[in-house]
Amino acid sequence: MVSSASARKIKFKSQYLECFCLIGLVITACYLTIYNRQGSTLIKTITFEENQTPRKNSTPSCNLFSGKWVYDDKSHPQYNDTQCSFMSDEYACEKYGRKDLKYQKWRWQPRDCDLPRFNGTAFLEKIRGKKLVFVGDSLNRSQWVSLLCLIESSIASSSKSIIRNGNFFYFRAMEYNATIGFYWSPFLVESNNDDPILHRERDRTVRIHSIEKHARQWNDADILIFDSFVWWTDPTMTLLWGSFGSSDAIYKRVKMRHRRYEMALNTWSDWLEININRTRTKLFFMSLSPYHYWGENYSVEQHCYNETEPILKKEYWGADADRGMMHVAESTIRKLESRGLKVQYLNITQLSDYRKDGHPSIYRKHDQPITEEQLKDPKSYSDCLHWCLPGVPDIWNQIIYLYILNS
Ligand SMILES: *[C@@H]1O[C@H](CO)[C@@H](O)[C@H](O)[C@H]1NC(C)=O
Ligand SMILES: *[C@@H]1O[C@H](CO)[C@@H](O)[C@H](O)[C@H]1NC(C)=O
Ligand SMILES: *[C@@H]1O[C@H](CO)[C@@H](O)[C@H](O)[C@H]1NC(C)=O
Ligand SMILES: *[C@@H]1O[C@H](CO)[C@@H](O)[C@H](O)[C@H]1NC(C)=O
Ligand SMILES: *[C@@H]1O[C@H](CO)[C@@H](O)[C@H](O)[C@H]1NC(C)=O
Ligand SMILES: *[C@@H]1O[C@H](CO)[C@@H](O)[C@H](O)[C@H]1NC(C)=O
Ligand SMILES: *[C@@H]1O[C@H](CO)[C@@H](O)[C@H](O)[C@H]1NC(C)=O
Ligand SMILES: CC(=O)N[C@H]1CO[C@H](CO)[C@@H](O)[C@@H]1O
Repeated sequence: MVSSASARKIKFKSQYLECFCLIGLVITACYLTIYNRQGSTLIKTITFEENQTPRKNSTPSCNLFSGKWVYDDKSHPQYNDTQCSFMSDEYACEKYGRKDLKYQKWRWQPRDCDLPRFNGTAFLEKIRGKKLVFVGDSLNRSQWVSLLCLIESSIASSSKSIIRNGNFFYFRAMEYNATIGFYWSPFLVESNNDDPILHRERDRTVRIHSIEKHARQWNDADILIFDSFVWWTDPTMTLLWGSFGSSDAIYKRVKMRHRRYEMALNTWSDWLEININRTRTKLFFMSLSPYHYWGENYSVEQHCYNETEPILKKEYWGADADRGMMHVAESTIRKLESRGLKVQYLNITQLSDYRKDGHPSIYRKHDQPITEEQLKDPKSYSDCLHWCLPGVPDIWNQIIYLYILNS
């Protein structure tokens, strides 16, 4: 199976990872297998081709998503908040006055192996001539910004401008003929909040069976990274069958948030199954990004305001990280896989959930002016949903980096 000296074959199931490294005089072959704890079948085969020095601490088993945060001010942050040309004011906590900077210096340490450091040059080499697109909501957007900051030092001569075409924002790394973009569609399917700048419609309405309008904009990408969660959490939403404004359209107010999420993900997965070029396009789906307005249950507040340390309690799981929603996404992806289309599920919920210190809270540009009354109660206007950069999304990208480098 592994004949070439530098080839590595990796098999990913999802939970638990085994690595056997056979080190000969000139041949290094490494097999990594991740098994799902429940024994289910999210299976991914990834072939290593690049020349890699054997990883320190490579051990027989490794699950990238299970581990702990380690304070490490030698290797982190991986870039500077104030020096990243792509930084957005929503995530620039240091610029907006955050004084405790420990949040930038935590490294994610998987239990059984090390996450390789992000190397922008190696990453860009790997995506040379390709198009990578994040598709989803503003969390996705922060991950895109994080990726641009991570590669910035490797693209010295490219112009640092972002180009916008409708819902598609992108950066072109000229030296590498590569495109790294972000496509705004918070529900993946069509909705009345699809304007990337103005999306404040209170009565959220989604065309639950329609994705074509968006999907044909990113269909030709080589790497697609999806996320969609937080916009679904409204207690009720309107589902639309038919088109906006059409006279025979049917509108229904619906509670059942798991069900409507499932319907949308089915639309999404049906579309992928039929339209994605399996030889060309690699697919990823980010598990939900948790927020910190509450702790382990609704009687324990773990509000992000004034938090300066991660949660160190093992296997912590906050009340806001909705497992039901995760199960819906996981089962959609499993079904798709059984129909022959692989989507790599990146199970970043728990690792992010430890980071109650990682949100902007009051240190960001706010969309609306803060009132006197709010100022007296900082919790009332704190953002405990998005993440400061440098910070947690860098780690999500380090994980994606590992997958892409090894593909
Ligand atoms: C994702 O991670 C959580 C906790 O870390 C775990 O309970 C769940 O089973 C994982 N899901 C998958 C599909 O591996
Ligand atoms: C950030 O900036 C400081 C001071 O300008 C510099 O010492 C440090 O090396 C920079 N860090 C990174 C990751 O570029
Ligand atoms: C980053 O990757 C490039 C290209 O693979 C390599 O030449 C360089 O040495 C790497 N840098 C580090 C610090 O590992
Ligand atoms: C750049 O990449 C595109 C595909 O994304 C390809 O069609 C084009 O030929 C490439 N151009 C150069 C100069 O390599
Ligand atoms: C799918 O992508 C591969 C690799 O880029 C290409 O050779 C092939 O023609 C594509 N297939 C279709 C149906 O577009
Ligand atoms: C909520 O969490 C606290 C702290 O972990 C615990 O003492 C309490 O029993 C929990 N309450 C419920 C209803 O689970
Ligand atoms: C925030 O933390 C500071 C320093 O620990 C403390 O003085 C202040 O009272 C805290 N504010 C709130 C609202 O908890
Ligand atoms: C382009 C884009 O996604 N913009 C949005 C990013 O997220 C913030 C916060 O949710 C929105 O206000 C932006 O409009």
